[in-house]
Amino acid sequence: MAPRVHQAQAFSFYCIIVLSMAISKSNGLTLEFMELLCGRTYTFDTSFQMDSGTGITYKNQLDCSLTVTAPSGHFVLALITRFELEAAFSGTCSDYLDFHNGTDTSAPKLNPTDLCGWGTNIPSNLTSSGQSMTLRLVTDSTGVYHGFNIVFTAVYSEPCTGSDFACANQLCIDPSLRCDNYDQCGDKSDEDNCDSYGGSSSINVAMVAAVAATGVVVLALIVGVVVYKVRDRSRWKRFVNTHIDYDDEDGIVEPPPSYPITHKYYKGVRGQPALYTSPGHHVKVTSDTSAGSSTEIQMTPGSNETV
Ligand SMILES: *[C@@H]1O[C@H](CO)[C@@H](O)[C@H](O)[C@H]1NC(C)=O
Ligand SMILES: *[C@@H]1O[C@H](CO)[C@@H](O)[C@H](O)[C@H]1NC(C)=O
Ligand SMILES: [Ca+2]
Repeated sequence: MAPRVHQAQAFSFYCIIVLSMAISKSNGLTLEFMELLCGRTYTFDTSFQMDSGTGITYKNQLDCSLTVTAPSGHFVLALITRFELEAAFSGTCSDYLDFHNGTDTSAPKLNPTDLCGWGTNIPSNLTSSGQSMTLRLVTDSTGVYHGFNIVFTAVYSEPCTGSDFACANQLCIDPSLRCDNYDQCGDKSDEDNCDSYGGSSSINVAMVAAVAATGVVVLALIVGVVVYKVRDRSRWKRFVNTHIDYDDEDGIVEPPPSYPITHKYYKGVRGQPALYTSPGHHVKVTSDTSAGSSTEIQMTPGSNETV
């Protein structure tokens, strides 16, 4: 009995964990801030997003470099989702961002001219040739704007291996990036055919089925435990209420039967059992410690007679 109840509890607990994991998974992409990562190499596995800074605007007088490195066999796709730096003045940027094709700022630039201002002169994406790309953000002493947000993704070209997702544009990305509400392919194909809960349609059907099956199993366990308990109790009641004819017509007083009992028949505090007794009967409990832990109950008609 007790093990079954514990199993049901453990199972429910497990279900809650799985559910909360499924929910937290849709909580979005890791967000970093370039201002806080200056001079660093940031390695990542699948994808992350980065804002220029933690404030509403970026800071003045920055010269901040950051190398972003994908796992080997991948290259870095940087998708610019928001961009606003101080506009160029007579053809020269005063605040600007550059992307370099390698592990430091000495690598050739991926953008032919410094990026500043906003609008159509800003490319939607930049791609490194190798595992790493290095960003450099330079700002002067006046004029701060909202800055940028960039989604970085580790990608490689088809054919895709394992369960990696094949984008419509022949790039491969980690399957966890599908339907996470962020475009990581660059053509939004990883966000196609997703439901409003942020799951791909097929994954969500499987999840609903799993949750439903889990519910049925938990319910069946609970019903099973309750039925078992009720049946047990009624069996015990029937047993103690049955009239026992010790002195039947043959005149021979037969010894009262002995019945095995366990602690589950006790009502009341453990160690101080209060037994259910049928009216007119005394109950004597004997513990046979020499033969292990077996406990016996013997019932006698109302008298002082003991066995
Ligand atoms: C980046 O560097 C690689 C060599 O490491 C080169 O083949 C590739 O053309 C470069 N890409 C750009 C856009 O400069
Ligand atoms: C990157 O931008 C270019 C030019 O807008 C576009 O042709 C290309 O499809 C884009 N690539 C990705 C992976 O988004
Ligand atoms: Ca995505």
